[in-house]
Amino acid sequence: MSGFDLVIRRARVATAADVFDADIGIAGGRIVQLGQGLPAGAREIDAAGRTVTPGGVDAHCHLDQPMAPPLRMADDFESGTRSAACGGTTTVIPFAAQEKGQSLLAAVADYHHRAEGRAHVDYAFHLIVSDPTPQVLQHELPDLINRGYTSFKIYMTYDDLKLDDGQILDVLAVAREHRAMAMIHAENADCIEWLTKRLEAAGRTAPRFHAHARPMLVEREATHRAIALGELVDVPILIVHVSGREAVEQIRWARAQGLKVFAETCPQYLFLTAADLGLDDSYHGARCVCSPPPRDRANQDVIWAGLNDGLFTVFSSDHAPFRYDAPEGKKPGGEEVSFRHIPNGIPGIETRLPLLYSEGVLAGRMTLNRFVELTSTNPAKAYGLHPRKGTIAIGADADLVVWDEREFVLTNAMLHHAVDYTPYEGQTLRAWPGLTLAGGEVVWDGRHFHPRAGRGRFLRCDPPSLLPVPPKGV
Ligand code: DUC
Ligand code: ZN
Ligand code: ZN
Repeated sequence: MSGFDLVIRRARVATAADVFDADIGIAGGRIVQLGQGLPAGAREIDAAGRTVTPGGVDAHCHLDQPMAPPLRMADDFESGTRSAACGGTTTVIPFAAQEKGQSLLAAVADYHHRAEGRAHVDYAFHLIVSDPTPQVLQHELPDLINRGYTSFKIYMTYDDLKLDDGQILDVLAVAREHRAMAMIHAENADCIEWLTKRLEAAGRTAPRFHAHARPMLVEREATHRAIALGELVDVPILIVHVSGREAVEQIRWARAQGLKVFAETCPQYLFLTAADLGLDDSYHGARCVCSPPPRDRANQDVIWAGLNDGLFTVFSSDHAPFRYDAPEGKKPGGEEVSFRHIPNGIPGIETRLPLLYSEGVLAGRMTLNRFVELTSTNPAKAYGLHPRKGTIAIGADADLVVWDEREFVLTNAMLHHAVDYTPYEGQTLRAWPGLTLAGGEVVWDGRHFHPRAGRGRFLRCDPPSLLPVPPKGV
């Protein structure tokens, strides 16, 4: 006996660096051998020359995050990770969010409770720091970082989450001292509030005005300020969900100064525009209300360029699941409300990889290696999960996607989230995962989901390998 639990034969293996033909030998949930003509395994799957990539790492998604009533996220750890797996994602990193007045430790304990025994794929947690009290800064945050929660998000907008500049500096100082990755949501809260009030006074409250209240300069200013705050503290930062040219220009400028500024973008900035929020005052556009808002075609091109030239490190979904036709979702309390009250966010945990594989790799806009790097390898490195996650290598977890390349029209009925729409309804795709393996187990076979809630384990993250290593003896 070879000792393999499973051999994937004749794979066209793609990593961030290489594409090569190999059989993949799997035992105990890990990749234990790569080579040609491997001995037989207890089970065999013939990939027949199809492309095999590492399972996706979705490093920015929101699952079962506590919300102020009546709002509630549609996806919890069960449905969210089911949807992730069926779209080829085998690791998710959602957010344990601190409410103002709450201890960060309590927020983490509550979030573990929500996840425990429910996940179909592995998961880690980012933290959201919304109340950086001395207790949080001196004790809770350092303690959590040391226990494997090595990244956290800082908001510059949203009343219930935002920090002022002094608070951001305090939190960044903790990131520097304890080697955590600081993710920043960069939009200027006061500008948004000022614009929102003026729009409301003029009766402009339809969903499409959400984009008018958050023009690119609001993102540009906050991005620049975040960069300056990171520079002052001398710590790398990662700007999340970058939407277009003006923020991109700030990040390019920062890099030219030699500053360590990483950036993330998301499918909505490649495949949606502000027109998807509505061309008239109908409410349908509430489906695509997210922040920052999608921009226009010229900005989509800027995002494509940044994905290809290294400006972006990570491509995430920012899955924020709210049902459209629901009082706990996009119609709070059952009403068609002013854009100010529409919950921000769109679903996308399942469509992230197929959209980029189809429109990037198969449409000739992106190399296969870069696709793997952006969707799996880099997020694993950025958040301390590499090389266990994010690559196809001996010793890595056997988290794999075998791609089916065929054209079809996407409908929400094909998806496995608990949301009643997809923003990408009717889009022609050229590929979908024909098989997803998580820890060597089939979770999705191209037609059927294979549930085993509790299969997914909690992952403690190492210090991110993209962060500088302190000199020896310090
Ligand atoms: N924007 C966020 O900042 N988070 C969730 C979803 C969104 O649109
Ligand atoms: Zn955000
Ligand atoms: Zn988000």
